Amino acid sequence: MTATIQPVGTVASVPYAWPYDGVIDADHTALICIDWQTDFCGPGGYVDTMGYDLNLTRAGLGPTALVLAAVRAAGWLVIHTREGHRPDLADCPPNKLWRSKNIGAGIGDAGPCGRILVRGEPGWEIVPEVAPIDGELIVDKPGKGAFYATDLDLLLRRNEITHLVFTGITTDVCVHTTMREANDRGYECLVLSDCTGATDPANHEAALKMVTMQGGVFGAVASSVQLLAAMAG
Ligand code: C5J
Repeated sequence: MTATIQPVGTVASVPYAWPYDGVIDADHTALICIDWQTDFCGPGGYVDTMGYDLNLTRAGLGPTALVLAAVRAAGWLVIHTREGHRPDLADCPPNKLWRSKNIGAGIGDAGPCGRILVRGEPGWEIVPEVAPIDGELIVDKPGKGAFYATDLDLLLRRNEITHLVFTGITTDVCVHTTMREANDRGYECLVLSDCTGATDPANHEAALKMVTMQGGVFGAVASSVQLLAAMAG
């Protein structure tokens, strides 16, 4: 992928310099950190129990911590999400529950990090490297997309946010679903390629490529370095 020419204050992203409508505006841009939970990137969590390589889902932690520091200093709104279910699993669709048990990592089952994907359990917590700080918003979601069955859209509109930058895991599941939902709602979206990760490297690459098709069908893709360069002016 080749970056386009970068006007000052925009990100050298593909397939166009982001955002489409001018320069980065800290008052109307939020950083969305998707599901940086032990269940998805920590030892003994859901992804580990399924047998995937944690190096893949942990790869984005370092770059994301740098981006968090920069956007906090710049005064952006930061929103963290967590995937998880009520302890009685009343909000867990039966097919999701069945599939998790079928692969040997049953939602609600006891594991080294407590009950898998259950709210309040150690595995459901956001890992320390990118943990929320006071004043940042946290959205708990039962599904893959962060708009479904949550107040995320209300929080964004209440804060006059029109532009979203995404980090988190996994690229092809919760990040992609949320970015697609945001794009349909009219938010101008950017995903940071090195601040995401998937349980399959090919899926990670494919998910990023999908964003860039059709002139940026879901938005644009950049690295954290490209975002930080644009923020530095
Ligand atoms: C998954 C997620 N992969 N956070 N959840 O089940 O992407």
